[in-house]
Amino acid sequence: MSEKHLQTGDALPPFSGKLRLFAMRFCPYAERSVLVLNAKKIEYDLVFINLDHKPEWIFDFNPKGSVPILEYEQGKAIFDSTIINVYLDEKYPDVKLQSSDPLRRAQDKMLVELFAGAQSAYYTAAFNPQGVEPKTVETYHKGLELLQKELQSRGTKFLHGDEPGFIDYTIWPFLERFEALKVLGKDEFVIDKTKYEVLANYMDAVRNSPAVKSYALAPDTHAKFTESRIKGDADYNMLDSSAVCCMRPRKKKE
Ligand SMILES: N[C@@H](CCC(=O)N[C@@H](CS)C(=O)NCC(=O)O)C(=O)O
Repeated sequence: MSEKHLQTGDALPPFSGKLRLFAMRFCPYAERSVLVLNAKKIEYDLVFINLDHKPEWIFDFNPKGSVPILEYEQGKAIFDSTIINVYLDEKYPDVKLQSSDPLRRAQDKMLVELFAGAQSAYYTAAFNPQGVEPKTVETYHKGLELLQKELQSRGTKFLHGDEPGFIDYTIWPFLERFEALKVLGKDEFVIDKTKYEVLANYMDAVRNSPAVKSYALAPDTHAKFTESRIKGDADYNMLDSSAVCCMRPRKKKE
């Protein structure tokens, strides 16, 4: 997988026949779909997009130009993380990630809905720190408390059950980024391990689950990208090893 983000003027790579996900390496919504594809062990190609200088062809797949986008057949695509993930779960049912109980599915949706406040608070704290008000911090912690309470009342290792599922892959990408707020010096947003013991243990379990482990990034990495974005020069390709020139000394002839 190349970590290089394609930009305006770059050609659309040829379609290999596998599913293809258009994403951005630091996008939490795109991560939701990556995790579902990984958990289902579906083979797919991943193409990263520079969202500040989008390739022209991205609008052929999604008129809004946002990621994630799933190209399910050559030239045919669906977009939006929830739409993509529900589609994947129904189309590839071998590993089922949503509960079979309609009530539990409704409860999971409500949890995502209620957690959205904490997500917006995170965006304010990370990208618009001057906009942080006491209410922002309060909303953020309400979201964390809600998750912790839900974990306690469900009494399972993951929100989904003994294994992570749809609901965990939907919420995790934000928890992963919340941890970058500590690195960015936003002390009111730190997830205190004493206050949030159950949540912290849950986060460790999700972080170490196979679908997540292979894609999650460290808080420092998220913080570095966030800082570049705040400066107005988002460093999309900061993880692209091909961008670093690697001159190896030639082997001496024996
Ligand atoms: N509701 C969408 C949100 C996707 C979204 O906001 N993606 C961002 C990147 S994290 C994006 O593509 N922004 C660029 C743009 O909207 O032009 C989803 O769940 O997929």
